[in-house]
Amino acid sequence: MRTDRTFTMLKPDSVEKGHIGAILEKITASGFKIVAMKLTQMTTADAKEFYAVHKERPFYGELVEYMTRGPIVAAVLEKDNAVEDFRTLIGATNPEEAAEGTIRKLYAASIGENAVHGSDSDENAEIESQFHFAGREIF
Ligand code: YYY
Ligand code: MG
Repeated sequence: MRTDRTFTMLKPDSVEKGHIGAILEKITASGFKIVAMKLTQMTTADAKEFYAVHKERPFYGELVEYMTRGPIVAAVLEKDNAVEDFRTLIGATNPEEAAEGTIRKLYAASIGENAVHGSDSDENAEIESQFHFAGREIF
């Protein structure tokens, strides 16, 4: 299991608001190398599966609606200690609790529409990368 890669999505609100460039600039300026990337849109079945761990939570339906309403940018990122360092860069799930300068503090509107995803473990980074990309699309 490699510890130098993580998976991210710039969520539909980031794409709608024209924040793709600014967020990618912040990611690469923070030392992450993009090793896979595409603009794509999740189907309802995709979002339900991707977030299945949350299926009993009260926000699950809204989360699936939000994540499927428009295109996202999916990417695999490489850096030493990628998962933990990327979680630090994006900030807390709730932007009101996110540290100054984090991506969610800068770009997220609310806990429900929080601009960006970051994997929470090396194992999930691998699973989520394979969910969105074929092996030949990851460099
Ligand atoms: O990993 P992270 O995205 O920071 O949070 P999770 O606890 O995994 O929740 C996934 C996703 O669900 C979150 O990014 C927004 C949404 N959500 C919500 O709408 N309301 C909550 N109370 C918790 C999470
Ligand atoms: Mg999570």
